[in-house]
Amino acid sequence: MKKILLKAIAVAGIAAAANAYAVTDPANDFLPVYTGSTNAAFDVLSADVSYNAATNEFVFSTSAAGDIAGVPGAAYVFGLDVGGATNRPFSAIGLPGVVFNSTVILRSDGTGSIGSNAVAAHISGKDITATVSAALLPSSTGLAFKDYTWTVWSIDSRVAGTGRLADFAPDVNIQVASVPEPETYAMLGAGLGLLGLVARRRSRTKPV
Ligand SMILES: [Ca+2]
Ligand SMILES: [Ca+2]
Repeated sequence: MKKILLKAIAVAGIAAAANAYAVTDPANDFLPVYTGSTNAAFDVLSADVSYNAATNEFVFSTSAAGDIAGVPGAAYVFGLDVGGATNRPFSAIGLPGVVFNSTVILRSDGTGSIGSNAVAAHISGKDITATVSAALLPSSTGLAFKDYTWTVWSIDSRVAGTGRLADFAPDVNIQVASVPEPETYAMLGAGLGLLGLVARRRSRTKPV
């Protein structure tokens, strides 16, 4: 019985891990305006932005179709709407839902930036992530960090103008994910409760 429960909890854990990325994006969907490299590192397959209230940090993640490290020109721009006036510069290329007033840029050389602040990008195979203090992304309107919205797009930074825009994920802003999510706590609580029940039953049925 305990074994089955442990298995169920493990499966639930795996399911939660599989949902680590809020966004999945099609393969081979470079924008028609894109004139940069077609290396698979420019093709975004999944992306996520989460906010952890316990640590007051954001985690930015993108996964591409190919290895990222050292790919010339490859960079990933997270556009965030942190409240207040926004830019919608991509309406002309059919992406009016991309709205932002702050950006976080992660590059294939492991560097990154938020405005004039440098941040470290961690690259592992096809994944690039950065964990940054929320203090680097203040809101001018008092919008809560968890209510920020975002999209990410890959660029070939060697190309000027809209020709550098490779792939958006998603095409319309979505809200930052809060971690750990309330469901995770609920699942963990239920699992621990069941284990406790089994332990109590076992101790009752044990021969004295
Ligand atoms: Ca893609
Ligand atoms: Ca896309």
